[in-house]
Amino acid sequence: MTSSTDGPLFTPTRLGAIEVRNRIAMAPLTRNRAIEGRVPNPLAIEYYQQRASAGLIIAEATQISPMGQGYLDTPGIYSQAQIDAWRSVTAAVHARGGRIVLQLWHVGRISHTSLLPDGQAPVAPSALPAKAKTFTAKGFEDVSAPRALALDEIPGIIQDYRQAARNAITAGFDGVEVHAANGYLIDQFLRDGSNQRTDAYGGSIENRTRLLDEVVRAVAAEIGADRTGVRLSPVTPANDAHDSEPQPLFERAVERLDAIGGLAFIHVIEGATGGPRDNIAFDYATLRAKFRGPWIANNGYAKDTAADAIASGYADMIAFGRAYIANPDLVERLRLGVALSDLDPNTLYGGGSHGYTDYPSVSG
Ligand code: 8OZ
Repeated sequence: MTSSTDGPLFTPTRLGAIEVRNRIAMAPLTRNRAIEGRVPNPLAIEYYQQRASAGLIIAEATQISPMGQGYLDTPGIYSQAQIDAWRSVTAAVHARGGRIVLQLWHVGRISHTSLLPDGQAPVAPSALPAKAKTFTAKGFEDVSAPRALALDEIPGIIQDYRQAARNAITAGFDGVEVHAANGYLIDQFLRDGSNQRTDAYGGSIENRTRLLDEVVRAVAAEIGADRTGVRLSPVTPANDAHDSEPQPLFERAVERLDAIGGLAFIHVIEGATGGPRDNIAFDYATLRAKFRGPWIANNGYAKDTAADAIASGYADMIAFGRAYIANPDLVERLRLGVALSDLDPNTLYGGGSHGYTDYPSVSG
């Protein structure tokens, strides 16, 4: 064995109840290939199976309800047809010894009336339109103006997360990741740039972190804290996300997640999602120290920086997003030190097998 086959990235560990065989996670990636009924494309079986050597696959953001959708042809986990299709995906990954969790998604205000039932307006903490675009049947369009959720609608949203988590387990997933990042619904509640509520879900940091806490508690009560993870992105500008004081906000968010007890993991996007890591100064070490469970770090890591982050004890896994698109055998390539392939930007969103399941593995 040469030294390149060893190293901290290639050791097993455990995320709550989920045993993983290495420290490399596939980050959730939106690919817009769902078919009629917002059902995962049958090609997703091969796509995820090709990537099953990841220690953990975090499957693409998936709507918890029809109102949670914000882009064309993204999948859901609220209908029987969706559950059945996802079951084929999880079985294929498990047949290769992989582990896979589903990212639970409600987009909130990042949507368009053409994508929502009966052409409804998107829902959000406050009736503040985002300066953001989405992808509809007509191409890239400005998101639609949202309406503010009434206080008595919030229990129904929490129930949708709970049911979606149950559905994910029924579909064979090893757990779920609650998507609280990138300017979508939960993140909109967290930040004062999008939350101007005057009730128990707005105003103070305590109130703005309430929906996150209640959703994650509900999901953990339904499927077990040890199968429940959460994704955060403290300083991303994605989808018009902004807050006047991200450091205390996200420290309190993580403290509250820690207090739930025994969560499988927290997964943090450092810097701008898919962009610079240093767009806004942020103390990730202090954030990490507030959580006593497994930590997944993401954004712009390379083999050496990933290995350092594991070896230092800062992170338990490193998630790779863009690298996983064109490198289905990313684990083997990192292990062997093989050069990584570049992705084709024209086949990221929508389409069929080209740019999806036809990127080759070097290891056969
Ligand atoms: C790219 C395109 C559409 C959605 C995210 C779910 O940023 C997404 C997403 C990414 O979290």
